[in-house]
Amino acid sequence: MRIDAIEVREIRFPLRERFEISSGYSEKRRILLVRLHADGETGWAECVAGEDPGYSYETTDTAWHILAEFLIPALLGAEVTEPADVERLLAHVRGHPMAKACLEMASWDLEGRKRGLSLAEALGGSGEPVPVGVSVGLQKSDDLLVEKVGEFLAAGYRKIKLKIKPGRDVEMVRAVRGAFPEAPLMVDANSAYTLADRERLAEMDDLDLLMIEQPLAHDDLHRHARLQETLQTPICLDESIRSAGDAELALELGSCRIINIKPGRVGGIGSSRRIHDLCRARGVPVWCGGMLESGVGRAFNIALATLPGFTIPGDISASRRYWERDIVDPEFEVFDGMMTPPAGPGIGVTPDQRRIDRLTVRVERWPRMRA
Ligand code: NPG
Repeated sequence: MRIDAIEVREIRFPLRERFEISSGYSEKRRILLVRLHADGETGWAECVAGEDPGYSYETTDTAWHILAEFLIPALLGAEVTEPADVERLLAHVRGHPMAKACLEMASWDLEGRKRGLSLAEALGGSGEPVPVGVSVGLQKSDDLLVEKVGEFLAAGYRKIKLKIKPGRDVEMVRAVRGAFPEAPLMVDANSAYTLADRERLAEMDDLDLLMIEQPLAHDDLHRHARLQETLQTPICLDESIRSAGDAELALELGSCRIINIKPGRVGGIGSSRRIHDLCRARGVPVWCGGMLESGVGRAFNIALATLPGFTIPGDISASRRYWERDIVDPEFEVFDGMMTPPAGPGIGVTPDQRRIDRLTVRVERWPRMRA
């Protein structure tokens, strides 16, 4: 198929509640939605880059720039027979996996729709409901956090991730563990610690945590390996893993025992599957992370999480956890901690065009119209 038109738009999408992590907070997402057109069919995807460069160097604005100036010109008019062709066409651009991922992912939606296959089927996943978890941002007090965790456990979520940072860690997590002795808990530091904090981090070993996610710097596999040697609790890497190559190196070095795969962070679905396959061959569990995606991005995450190596519940929560009203129909729901991947072709949910238009603040289409 020939990619004959591409659209990028930015929507401003307010979260139902502020989401705070160690490096900052998010209240209103600035999400890029892309649409690829080929042979009369459309494929949708979303870019997970954030408003600021606290999680990654990529932001909504750098992604727009890289898409408009470099990636879209390389893809527009190209003949594409499978999503791997899209990866190849974009490979000359160094880095920027979030900007690249949205084009690659849109090509999976396009292909699924053309072939009449759901994303889960196209990926070789099961299509069965999968257990999911929820990520809880930093709260004003431990009491508030305990209350929130209680609500999510009551809603059936199968894993609870607590955000931590220096000054809001061991005592806070101990309060939650005290209130819920059996709960499947993990913590995520988003790189807020250094190796000098190793004794503090080792105090977490008594709290029966599934894992400690990304304690150290995003670009420091070596010190993660040194930290892992001193901890009983498995380290999970997120920000450090942007490709299958990174994953391989991290496992060789012993930097982690679990990997968080976010398709939007690692360059797309093909790269996610390569990381999954590598980890599965080595018996390393993976799970699907989240980037506060709209329903468009969520559809990819839930389909990916049906692959057999995803043995730990992902950060894939119901639409209602994030938005007053999602931009897809139907919205994503969680029953008894399980989410069902959509069965329809491609992402299997319908973007609500009227609602998307109302949230849009800028849109550009290629080929560009001449003045
Ligand atoms: O449920 O989508 C979700 C949010 C999961 O905690 C979550 N994401 O570091 O993994 C993370 C964190 C994050 C969110 C990071 C937004 C950056 C931006």
